Amino acid sequence: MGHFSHVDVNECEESEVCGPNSVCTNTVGSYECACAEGYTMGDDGQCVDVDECLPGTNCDVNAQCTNTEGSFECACAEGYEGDGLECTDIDECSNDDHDCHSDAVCINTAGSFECACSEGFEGDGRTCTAVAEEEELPTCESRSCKGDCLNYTDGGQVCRCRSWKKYGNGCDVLKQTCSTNWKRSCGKLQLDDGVICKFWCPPGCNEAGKLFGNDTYTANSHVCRAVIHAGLDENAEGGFFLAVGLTYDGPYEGVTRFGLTSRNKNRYTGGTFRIVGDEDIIE
Ligand SMILES: [Ca+2]
Ligand SMILES: [Ca+2]
Repeated sequence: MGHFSHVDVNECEESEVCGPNSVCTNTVGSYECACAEGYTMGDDGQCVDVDECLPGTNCDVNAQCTNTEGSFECACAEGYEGDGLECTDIDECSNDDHDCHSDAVCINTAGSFECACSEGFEGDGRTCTAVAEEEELPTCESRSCKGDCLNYTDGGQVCRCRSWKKYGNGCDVLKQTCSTNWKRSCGKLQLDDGVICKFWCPPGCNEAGKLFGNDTYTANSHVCRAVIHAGLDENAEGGFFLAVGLTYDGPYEGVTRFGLTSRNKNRYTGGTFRIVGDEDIIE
């Protein structure tokens, strides 16, 4: 006869009694198997990894979830801070952690921020430049035109004096004496303010030369080209013409007329002139 002592056997001490990824619990006369944390019982009775990254579980909606064997990892998305289980928006604007321009306002948004140029500035918010003030072309009104106001198709306006003895940008000044002698080239004609002069142009002055403005031309323009551009010598045949010296009241917008293109003149410190109709030369 043998002597049997009733001794429980700890089955859990035997290796792999429950299979991988499980926890073995010894009981009196038996044992129990349960899946380890992070594992669940699969259809085949084996413990398989739980995918904690299924939507709406574990990680914050603003976090990146990475499933791992037996566990998972959460990392807050860019623009958010926290442990991944809970993520809150970073306020880049109050943290001063933004690259908005000094002339821009920072607007915090969920996960990011926006930059908007302040009033009076334009750009993408990262770069803002002052809005250039519109320089308006002079109008008959701004020139206080005392003559006939003509509208050009390009939008310009000119004050055309009714008599060549009247001049000035608004036709409000009477003629003074001419101090300039005949001119016999296509070049420039420097006239003092208020001086009206007769000059001569050779044929073919449409070929080359500088030209700034329209109707009123800056003194660095070639006067005979201005004659053509102003419509008084359409075929560049040359002849005698009149011009009056004026003060700059620009900006002047360059336009193309009679085959000649004049250029803009936004700033000019010298004088200007206008061509007077040649029909007025005969006294
Ligand atoms: Ca897992
Ligand atoms: Ca933010």
